[in-house]
Amino acid sequence: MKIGILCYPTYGGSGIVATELGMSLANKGYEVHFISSAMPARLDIANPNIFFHKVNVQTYPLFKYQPYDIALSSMIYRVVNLYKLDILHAHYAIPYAYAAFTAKQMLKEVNADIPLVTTLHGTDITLVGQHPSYKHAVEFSINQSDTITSVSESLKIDTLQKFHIKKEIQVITNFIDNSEFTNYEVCQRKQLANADEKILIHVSNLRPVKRINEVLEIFKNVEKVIKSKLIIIGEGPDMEVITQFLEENPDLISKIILMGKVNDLYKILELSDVFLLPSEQESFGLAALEAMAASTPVISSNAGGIPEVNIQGVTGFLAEIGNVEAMSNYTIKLLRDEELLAQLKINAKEQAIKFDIKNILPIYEKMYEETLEKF
Ligand code: GMT
Repeated sequence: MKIGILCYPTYGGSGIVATELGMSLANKGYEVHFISSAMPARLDIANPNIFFHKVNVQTYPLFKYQPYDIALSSMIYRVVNLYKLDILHAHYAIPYAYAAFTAKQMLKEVNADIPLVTTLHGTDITLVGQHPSYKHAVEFSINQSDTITSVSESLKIDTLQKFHIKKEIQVITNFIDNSEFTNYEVCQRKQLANADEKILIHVSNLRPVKRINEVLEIFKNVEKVIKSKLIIIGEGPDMEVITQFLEENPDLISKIILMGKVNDLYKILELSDVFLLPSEQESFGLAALEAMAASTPVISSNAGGIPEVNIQGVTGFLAEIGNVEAMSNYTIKLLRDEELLAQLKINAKEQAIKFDIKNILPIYEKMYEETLEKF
């Protein structure tokens, strides 16, 4: 089967899921064509079954906004025609489902129409997709998809509540490749923290939905009673929030390590004691699953799909969105109790194994087969 994957190239969750899925499919012998504005962050192009097609946006001084979606549709059309793809898989509805629908209309003209799978990831439904500028086009293109999948039960419910969807939505949860999260030599902890210090960590695109201010407040509360360091990985607009916090709390400057984008994310996660995710919205929380794959328990809010991944008292602790006090107390309780921490580390890894790519990939393969059969 030849599969076209349309995705964001960035470190964001939807791009990572699309890339990891495509690479696993390629390893199983499928021919996988990535279509994106740049090389996806984690894509290993060395596999001969993987192709990358960069969307080229022709700039012209007349345009205030360059017409990316037209360039994307044209690229989809050309790649499907050239390589005779069997199926298209759009990750994140905006603009991928919409551009794929347009490409399909062009392909119909040359009798080369192919089925479209759209995977909904979160903010395409709950945030960006709700804006009146996009909402109708998003609803339309989701309904035009041959198969719709969502990354959690919670996102499926949100989608059905927020849009008028005329088709079944199949939940296929996100996944993790546990083999990438094991066998690291944990040797650098002493470079990050003293032996008597605990390590808290947060990884995200530092956007307002992640509530970075609460990550910092939780750390401030914890640090008062437990010697600790906070590692923040990622880049985004709320770096400003962090800078302001440091200006107001100069005594914490040496205790907060800002790493920006990191390639060896797993190594750092493995060195950490607890992962903080107080998000306001989270369709799934891939970052939490990545932490668990590195045996790191999670203290989180109960937003969206997080409770489907982080299990109260088993893989970590959850509190109501915005309840900084509860999340701080849970973190202190966990870090004070070595036995509890050790048990939750084991449980976290077991949970990650349940979400292993080996268990989820066959569900995607079956979904592709069924989509092709009904097309
Ligand atoms: O976070 C976003 O703004 C968008 C998106 C992304 O591309 O990173 O994240 C969403 O998709 C991830 C992968 O399916 C999920 O793990 C995240 O929970 C989800 N983010 C939100 O719902 C805020």
